[in-house]
Amino acid sequence: MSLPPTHPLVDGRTTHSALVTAYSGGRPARRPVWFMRQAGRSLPEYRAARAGTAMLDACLTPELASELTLQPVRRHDVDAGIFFSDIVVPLRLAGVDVVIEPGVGPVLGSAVRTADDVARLHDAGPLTAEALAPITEAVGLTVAALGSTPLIGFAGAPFTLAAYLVEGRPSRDHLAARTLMHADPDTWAALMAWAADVTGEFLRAQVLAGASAAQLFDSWAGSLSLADYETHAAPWSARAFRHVSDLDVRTVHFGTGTSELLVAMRDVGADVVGVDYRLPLDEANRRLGGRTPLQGNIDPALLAAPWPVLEAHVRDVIARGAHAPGHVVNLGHGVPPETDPDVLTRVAALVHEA
Ligand code: 1CP
Repeated sequence: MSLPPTHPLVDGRTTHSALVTAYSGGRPARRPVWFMRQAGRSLPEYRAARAGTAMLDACLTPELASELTLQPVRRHDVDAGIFFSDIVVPLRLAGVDVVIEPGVGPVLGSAVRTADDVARLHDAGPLTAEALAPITEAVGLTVAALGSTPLIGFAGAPFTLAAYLVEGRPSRDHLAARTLMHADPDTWAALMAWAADVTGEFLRAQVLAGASAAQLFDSWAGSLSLADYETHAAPWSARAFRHVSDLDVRTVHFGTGTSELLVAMRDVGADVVGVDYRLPLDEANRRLGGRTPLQGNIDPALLAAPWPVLEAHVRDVIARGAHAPGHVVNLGHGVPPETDPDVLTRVAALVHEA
């Protein structure tokens, strides 16, 4: 299947945008930048718009999700919007009892641990177009408002979703998930296959509705050894990416603590690798054989440092990123909620003029 004729990558609105050019390994005239978690609590307009609405309800209200996506684009002059949603939204759409507790994160009504638990997930079947309608509608509204600025669609990788499903809530070391993959590999495989398809359908719906790039977040993959990643996570991340592999759209793969996993994460089907703040981009480029565009990797901690310190760091990230065949400047992880939004605006301007 190909993208519809009205898609921004097809009708030309975003085809030669700075973001898509850099993701394709080119050097656009304007160096592109956006910030992971650029929507959210650091913005007063976000806090005002979200007041009184639960997080997942906001994600499933198309006008609100669209507005929250657009806010940081208007404010910071960044080169992309990232769809306002969450990695657990497809779980909710599939009928899983999950809420996002303020200050905590995703919390499930009951953890998924046994073969019976996983079988019940499979009973719900694939996501229907009807279930995905709030996503399709929100993306459509957003893309119409963004014009020539690309929208990035995203989803959670199966391992990171499983880290929540098996534990039932956020955890530090994702022990329950890492135990299950070894203690009961068949149940693990069935769970990961389900998660890959649900998250892949969620990603595909965003791309078909107008997203110009697709990012898979495997935020917690860094808790795995390379061997466990390759055996127990990578095959299902590849399966998630296959849901968009027939569509001509660039794919990005990001995780934290993944310095040892970068090549494996590229090889599951990503065009671009997102690098966290722990590894300099020139070294990431070397590990990836100099043939993969990179995204990253300003240390979020430095957003709160004095401007000269932050400026020197941003310039260093830009210089090291120049080694890669394409570079989209970003943070090495999400915007901390206490961040002064004016600092983000200033970083975006610096990236554009440097
Ligand atoms: O602007 C944007 O980036 C868009 C919005 C976005 C994205 C890309 C949200 C909204 N969530 C995500 C992805 C996401 N969600 C990830 C991957 C990216 C990352 O590592 O940061 C993960 C791990 C989650 C799970 C999640 N959802 C957490 C982390 C919990 C943990 O284990 O530590 C949290 C706190 C949430 C809630 C959430 N998601 C998004 C927002 C704005 C919020 C805060 C909710 C609120 O303000 O009430």
